[in-house]
Amino acid sequence: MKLIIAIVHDQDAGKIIDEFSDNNLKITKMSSTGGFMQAGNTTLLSGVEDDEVGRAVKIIEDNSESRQEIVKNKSHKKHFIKQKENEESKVSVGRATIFVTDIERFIKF
Ligand code: 2BA
Repeated sequence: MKLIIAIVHDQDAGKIIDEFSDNNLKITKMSSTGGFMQAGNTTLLSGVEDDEVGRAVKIIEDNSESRQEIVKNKSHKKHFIKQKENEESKVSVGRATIFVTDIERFIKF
């Protein structure tokens, strides 16, 4: 059994959750915050059988979009250090960041 942890855009989460449910896959939605943008995103957790990982990842792939977000330069954002404080820049946020890990034990009471 595997645990899929997927960080996605808030706007994509609903479609992904609906598709998981339609495909009989279980999923949990958590509100999260990206460390770089310090803006809200969604973290999805799904425990799936090994042979379901491909189908689950495909659902996320098919229902997520890359987006350009505006970020204000702050001095702690080293990437933008050459720009003035509070100057706005565009950052391309990917469709999804996905981790697939082994589950040592799965317990449900
Ligand atoms: P954030 O950390 O808010 O990052 C948003 C986007 O900002 C990133 O998109 C990337 O394009 C850019 N970015 C992040 N760190 C940067 C840096 N040091 N210099 C320049 N640009 C930077 P994604 O890479 O698609 O990541 C989207 C979100 O996925 C991230 O939001 C974070 O919440 C999560 N994430 C990505 N990689 C991760 C990882 N290795 N571990 C944990 N969470 C991760």
